[in-house]
Amino acid sequence: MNRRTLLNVSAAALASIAIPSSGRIRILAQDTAAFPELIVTLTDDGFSVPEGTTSGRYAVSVVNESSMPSHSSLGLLPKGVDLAMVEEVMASDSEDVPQWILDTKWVGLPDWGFPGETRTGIVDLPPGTYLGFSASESWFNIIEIGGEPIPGDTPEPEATLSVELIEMAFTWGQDAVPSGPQRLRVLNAGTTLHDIQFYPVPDGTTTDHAMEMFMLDEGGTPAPENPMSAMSEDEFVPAAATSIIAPGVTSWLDIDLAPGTYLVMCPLPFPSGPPHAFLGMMEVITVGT
Ligand SMILES: [Cu+2]
Repeated sequence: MNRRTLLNVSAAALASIAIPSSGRIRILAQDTAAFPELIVTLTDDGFSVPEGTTSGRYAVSVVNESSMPSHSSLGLLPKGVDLAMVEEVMASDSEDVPQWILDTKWVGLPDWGFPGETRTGIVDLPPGTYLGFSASESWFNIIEIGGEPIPGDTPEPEATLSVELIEMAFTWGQDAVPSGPQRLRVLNAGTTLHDIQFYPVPDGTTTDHAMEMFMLDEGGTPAPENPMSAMSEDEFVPAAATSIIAPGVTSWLDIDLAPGTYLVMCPLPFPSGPPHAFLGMMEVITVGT
């Protein structure tokens, strides 16, 4: 594994790998009754929602019917951004991030389901024009959602855990993350785009070990005492993750982590720079029984 793994966020090489058992996420039934259910289907062409879907706070199931692990985001485009502007950016090789991407209200969908898997959570979908795109594939698509703004007095889902994303750290609402089914409330309390990803890593791993792996030259060899040196690139896959979350947005992610050691990080580079993980948005946690 090398630095490229992080920069590509592990995407391309994952088509045919074994799925780590800790990566299995069940559909959780807890406390979803209060919110309408919405199936978001992911195919090799993009996201789709049922015709006529209107705005609301939804118990979403992101069903991966594509041939690849999901690594994709959905966000409400700022007014005035049209398909031509999106196409221009998507066709460009430029690494400059246009302001409208930073201004898009990314909703923080549950992410990283494998083909055939479903990931669940609760997300707000205000009315407007949405962009879906894959960080690892070439597709993007537009979804229109009608309806009225989400009322401010819409009840909050019950959550068993919480975390806030800021520049450049995770602020946890509790001392520890237990194993098993949990609902994690994730608020982007920062000023730029973030996400949160939980990677199972060998016991004994530290953030220094992770940095050593990420900074290796292509083909470089990590120190043998680095626990992550025993991992293959294919094993470096989140067991739970949100997609991009915009500042001020909350989403609720259903997680079901096995006991063990996890590298928690945000790999996003926005507004433009190194991955946030390199700037401090990376830590190791122990998930207990
Ligand atoms: Cu971040």
